[in-house]
Amino acid sequence: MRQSNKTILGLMVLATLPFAISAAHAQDAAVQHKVETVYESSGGSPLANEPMHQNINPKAPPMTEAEFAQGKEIYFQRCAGCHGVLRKGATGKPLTPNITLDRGTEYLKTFINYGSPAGMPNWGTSGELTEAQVDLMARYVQQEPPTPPEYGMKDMEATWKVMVPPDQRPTRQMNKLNLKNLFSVTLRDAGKIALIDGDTKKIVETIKTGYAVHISRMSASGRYLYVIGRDARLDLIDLWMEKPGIVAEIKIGLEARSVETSKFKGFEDKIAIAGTYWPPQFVIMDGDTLKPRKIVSTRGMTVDPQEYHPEPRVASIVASHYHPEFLVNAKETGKIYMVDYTDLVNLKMTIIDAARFLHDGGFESTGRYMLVAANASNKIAVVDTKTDKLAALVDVGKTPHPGRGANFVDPKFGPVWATGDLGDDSITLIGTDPVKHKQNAWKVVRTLKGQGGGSLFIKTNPKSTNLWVDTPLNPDAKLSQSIAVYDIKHLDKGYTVLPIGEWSGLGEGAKRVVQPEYNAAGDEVWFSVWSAANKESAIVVVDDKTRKLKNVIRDAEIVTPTGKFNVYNTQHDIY
Ligand code: DHE
Repeated sequence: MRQSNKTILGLMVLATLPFAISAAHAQDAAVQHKVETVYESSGGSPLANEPMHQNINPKAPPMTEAEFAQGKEIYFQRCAGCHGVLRKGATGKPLTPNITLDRGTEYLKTFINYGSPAGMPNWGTSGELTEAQVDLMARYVQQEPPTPPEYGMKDMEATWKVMVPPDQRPTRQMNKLNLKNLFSVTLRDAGKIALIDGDTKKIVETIKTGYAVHISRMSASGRYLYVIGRDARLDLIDLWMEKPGIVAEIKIGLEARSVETSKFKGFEDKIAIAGTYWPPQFVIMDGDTLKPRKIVSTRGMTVDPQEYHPEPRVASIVASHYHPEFLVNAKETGKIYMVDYTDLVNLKMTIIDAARFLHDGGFESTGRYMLVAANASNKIAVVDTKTDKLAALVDVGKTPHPGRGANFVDPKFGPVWATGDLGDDSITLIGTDPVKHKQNAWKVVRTLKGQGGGSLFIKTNPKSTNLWVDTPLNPDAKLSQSIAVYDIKHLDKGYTVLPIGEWSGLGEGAKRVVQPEYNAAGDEVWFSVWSAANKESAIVVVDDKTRKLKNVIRDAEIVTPTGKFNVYNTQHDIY
């Protein structure tokens, strides 16, 4: 019940977004900025219902216990994503009492009501919060921020379960599935994933996982699937079992987004890692049981200015192919931890200063260089995983959001990695070949004009000449419900728009077209058509060559599909 309330609140924010903001102002920078900030708090934080330590501040305006509880609930649903759990500031401004008490209730009410051009949403005038709630939040942010509990080894061990021990698992694949072409599809608000057979387009299994599942990742062998929920529940699914299912589970913290598994030769399937937003830390586990082994905090100094940050959330994590290492991106400090997993007692880490706030990213086509978005700095950080050094910081468009990015060969500039932006309509192509195209390496070689801002994911495939760019968070429904596709051989010719939302045949709903994902053969692209939990959603499959509609996957089980992860492509970092 608690979860469904949270889900509904989170959805209200997102579902009303495209319609709350007038399309006429779609290109307005302030509106675009608000899109970004609402995105940061799109799903709400599961911390809202955690018991927290609280001090009374005698100088703050009075609040009843019930009002405080409501303020806390609203804060963690709507505000914590930008202002931080401890209100020390992240993409949003700090809101600690030394600042808010000075401003006073009336000032804060106006601010919350009308928002600001710097990106604060107009919570009152948009109708998201009532007048009473605006008043309550103005008083709430003058109180001492409540602190959620820490979460250590004892807590993890208490939640750790191995349903099927490794020695009772099959030694070969026991089902007849074409595992390479299986898709793990996030059913965000159902707290499940669906395993969908890429050949028949039929649901093989739906599996109950954590609340608001965020991503799926594959082990190096392609056997184990790791699924992490926003509530930090991590599930390990064995795809070799007659009926693929959960073989181990653990809750690694109170809020999370990322998981990865060892890919270095000799360590395939051996080690797993998952990062948390709260507490700010990551944990290294045994790959086949999820037994927690080592917890490392990310609290520390920011890259610039060098100041202490109490909650550097762990964003994306990737596994190096060059060393037995994970690359862990700490958002608020802008640091990249290259964690050697061979000796957890004498732990070795190379800590790279990149830029703030690190979010999502992936490898270029050779798997040597990792590129990650430092979204608040409008930069892409490039790390050489062979030398464990920062290779470059590249200036790109406003608030880059690549997902894992897209790799292809630009006919003029050679191999590139591309990102779209949340904050503007540009798509940036960065040269990635320091050997044969040295003059272009880690430089912006081309900027394409896209449909608009609000882009989250970009995708191509080595077998394709199409580049797909989504715009699910654009305030204009025409853009959020369609996809732009470029011909890689003729990038200067601009894009073609495919009305994926319309092709889904769905009725009313937000129908945001999100996260293109290829099948194993690289000849089909899958798109989520994402509507609210109480509306029908679908997956639309497009033939890559003809760009024509191939299938629409509709089923009562397909509730809020967001991410789709093809086993083969995820296993081999193909994107
Ligand atoms: Fe995501 C990846 C965090 C909102 C769908 N998202 C990621 C990653 C991070 C992250 C750190 C990279 C993980 C990795 O590679 O190890 N996402 C966050 C947020 O903090 C944010 C902004 C707000 C929140 O409260 O969660 C957020 N994300 C969203 C959404 O609103 C999306 C569209 C729907 C949803 O599920 O909530 C969404 N995020 C995704 C998807 C990926 C992802 C599908 C994986 C993309 C891929 O191709 O790898």
